[in-house]
Amino acid sequence: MASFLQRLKKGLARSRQGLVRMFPGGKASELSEHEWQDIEDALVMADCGVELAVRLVANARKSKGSAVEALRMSMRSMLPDAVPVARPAHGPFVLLVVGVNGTGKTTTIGKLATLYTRQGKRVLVGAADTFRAAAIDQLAVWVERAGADLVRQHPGADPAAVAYDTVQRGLARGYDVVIIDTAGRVQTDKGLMDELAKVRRVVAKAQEGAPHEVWQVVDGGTGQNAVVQVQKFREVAGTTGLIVTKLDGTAKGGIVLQLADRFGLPVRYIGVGEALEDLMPFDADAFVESLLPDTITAE
Ligand SMILES: Nc1nc2c(ncn2[C@@H]2O[C@H](COP(=O)(O)OP(=O)(O)OP(=O)(O)O)[C@@H](O)[C@H]2O)c(=O)[nH]1
Ligand SMILES: [Mg+2]
Repeated sequence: MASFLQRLKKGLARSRQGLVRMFPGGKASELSEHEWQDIEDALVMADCGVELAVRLVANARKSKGSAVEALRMSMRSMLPDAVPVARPAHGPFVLLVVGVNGTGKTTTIGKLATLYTRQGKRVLVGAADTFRAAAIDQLAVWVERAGADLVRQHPGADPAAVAYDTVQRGLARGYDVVIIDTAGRVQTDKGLMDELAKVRRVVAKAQEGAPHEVWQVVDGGTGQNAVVQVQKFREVAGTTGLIVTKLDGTAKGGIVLQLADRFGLPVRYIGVGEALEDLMPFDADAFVESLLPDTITAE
């Protein structure tokens, strides 16, 4: 069985390749002006964003010694330290999951529900994406596989009503965890963003202190648009954490650094594939290590 770090490196392989290439042969040596410029360009290509790429390199260049190590420390310093997930004083932990269409919300909820039930927790999931019958069925399959329970209504039902019912039932029946799936929506769609704000409001009415966390699922391959997505969802839904998926399919893993740096939001999980174990808990040290050449053993 591959170690956590091995699996992470494999999942981030495409992003890693772009950066590893910048350190040919002697990774511990001093770099020239031109080489640092190339590294800055590689960071921009990896979707760190221009402003952050410049800052990362300027920071790294202040340290003496190995360039890889200097860049690793510079990247690590942009990621917030781990903060514990919010816990309720009473009743279930209520998690609202939001994001743009197709980013991986429903599959991620399926995986999270599985992780929680495996920890012995009783999990209730609400199908507040009521637009398509297929969306409800997709969630139902995941929830059954996870050994969790589902609250669903007919397609076209009011998403806020489903969310309210789910939280109330979770509280009344003593569940440990309640997770609400929501429909994907583009952040510029005022009507759907208002609807999301309403879902959040009714969840807060159904249980004091809820939602304890609001996690936005972002597609890691989205590019710079991810920044406005997170900005707008945070404004409307009060995002408290991020899950960045599909990092296996992209060389743009630097987006994780850019989002964490810009918004100071904890990254809770990253998705590096479609299987259950491909939803990996985010570890800042391991993430940064996985993006850069290995200084200990030759590659
Ligand atoms: N390669 C890869 N695929 C992923 C990852 N996470 C999710 N997917 C795939 O992305 C696709 C969309 O996932 P969904 O969970 O349906 O996305 P969603 O956000 O619920 O979509 P809507 O409800 O339509 O907004 C599915 O085929 C998932 O298997 C990942 O980390 N890597
Ligand atoms: Mg979905």
